[in-house]
Amino acid sequence: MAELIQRFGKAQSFYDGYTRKGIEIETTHYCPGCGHGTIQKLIGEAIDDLGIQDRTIFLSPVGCAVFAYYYYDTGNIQCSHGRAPAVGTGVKRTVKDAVVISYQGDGDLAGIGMTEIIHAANRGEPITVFFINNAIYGMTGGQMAPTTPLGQITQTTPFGRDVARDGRPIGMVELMNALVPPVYIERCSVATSQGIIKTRKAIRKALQAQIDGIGFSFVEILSPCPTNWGMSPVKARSWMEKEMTHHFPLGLVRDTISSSTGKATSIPYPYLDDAQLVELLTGSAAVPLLKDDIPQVTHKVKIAGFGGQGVLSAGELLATCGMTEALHVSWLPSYGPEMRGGSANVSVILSDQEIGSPLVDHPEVLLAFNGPSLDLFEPKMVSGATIVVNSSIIQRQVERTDVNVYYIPATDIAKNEGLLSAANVVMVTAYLLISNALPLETLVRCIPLVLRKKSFLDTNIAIVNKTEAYVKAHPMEKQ
Ligand SMILES: Cc1ncc(C[n+]2csc(CCOP(=O)(O)OP(=O)(O)O)c2C)c(N)n1
Ligand code: SF4
Repeated sequence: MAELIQRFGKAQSFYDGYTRKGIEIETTHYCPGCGHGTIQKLIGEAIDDLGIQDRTIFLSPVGCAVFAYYYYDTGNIQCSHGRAPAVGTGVKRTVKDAVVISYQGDGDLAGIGMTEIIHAANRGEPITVFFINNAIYGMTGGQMAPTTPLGQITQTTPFGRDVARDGRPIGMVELMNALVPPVYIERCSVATSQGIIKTRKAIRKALQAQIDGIGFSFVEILSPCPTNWGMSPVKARSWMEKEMTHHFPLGLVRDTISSSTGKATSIPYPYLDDAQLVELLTGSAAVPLLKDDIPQVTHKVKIAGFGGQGVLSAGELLATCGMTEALHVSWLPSYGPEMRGGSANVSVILSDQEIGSPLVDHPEVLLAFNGPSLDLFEPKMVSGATIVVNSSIIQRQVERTDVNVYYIPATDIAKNEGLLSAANVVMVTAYLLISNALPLETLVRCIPLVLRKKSFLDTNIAIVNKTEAYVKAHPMEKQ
């Protein structure tokens, strides 16, 4: 009995219960007869048997499978509608050993996400895509999808899909087959037991291809949506066999896995070690890093002002300094559509640890270029934070008493050197000096990499020196 449970029971890679509603229940949220549950069980078992639970990053789509992260005890990312292949590209390129599963419905993949899937496939990203084709938008109540067969009645095609008005259903497998890089393309169905066994094999094959580092694989799985088709689970399955497979013929379309040469992926990934990265970025062999002298901590920095003040490039400068010192860095800009004149801010993290998220909700450091930025971020700073205030523009004092504040007339210092736009250099220089986060030599080395205009190089360096003189003459008063 125990053996049977182990064999047919819940996969190890599933959580014990479904806690979405606050209580642990054992059933899924899927409707009776829905194909998502069957397919996800097959994927869970494959994850177990291939021993990849710790390496799997499951990309949940927008659609009925949105809650996959409540089921799989693996890495999980809930992606914006249709964007999973783009997210998967990022994950795969940064986490070398990850096994990335992009699980997408037909609305998600063939509708709003058509661009992402085509380009990921065309780049040959070595990820695995499971395309769940239930011929309808399930989650939103049964609107026509790109894969809805001709004549099918949906919420938005009450008289059936019409070729003149709605176009033909899109065969994603056939579309994938028009591209060169995919190594494995197959269409399966979970309408019958035999189909489920074939789907099980296809899922494993596609995952194995990724484990072996071979290339992009795509498995389309025809799946019932009894609820929105207005059929019983049994009728839905027989409709699939009769109707759906007529429009979407099952079978293997491409398998070049075995003829692919070993580990070679179709794109050479820039998996560089720290020293190589520095060389790539600075254009010179990694000059001995000053890392030993640098306090090994995480700095969560917010740089904020209005567009045109060089806020984003201040962040780039700081991030480049961090990279040059072989720290982990992230740079996340945020600005309105107007760019110049609108508000702009950038979140920068420098850390000796890998960075989980580039968001900086509660900054430890704020470089405030203008008043509205100080108003916005002062209340959000952590206690003990450091705020560098551009006192040329910001007229008020910082109100918080639990933060360290340094006032510097950044715009005036830059203006006096004849380069008004270099207030950002002043602010970054001041921050590095008062925090000892990174050596000034690193900043000087990075300025030409970020502020590329050669004619301003000498002025920018002069501004660094002027700022250093100012900070020495006006040391920071500890609170
Ligand atoms: C950007 C965006 N547009 C629209 C929606 C609304 N929406 C939620 S699910 C869905 C369709 C999902 O259909 P499908 O991908 O076929 O998955 P299924 O629900 O059938 O499994 C839509 C349009 C959304 N959440 N986000
Ligand atoms: S609406 Fe359709 S796709 Fe969504 S859970 Fe129900 S049966 Fe499955």
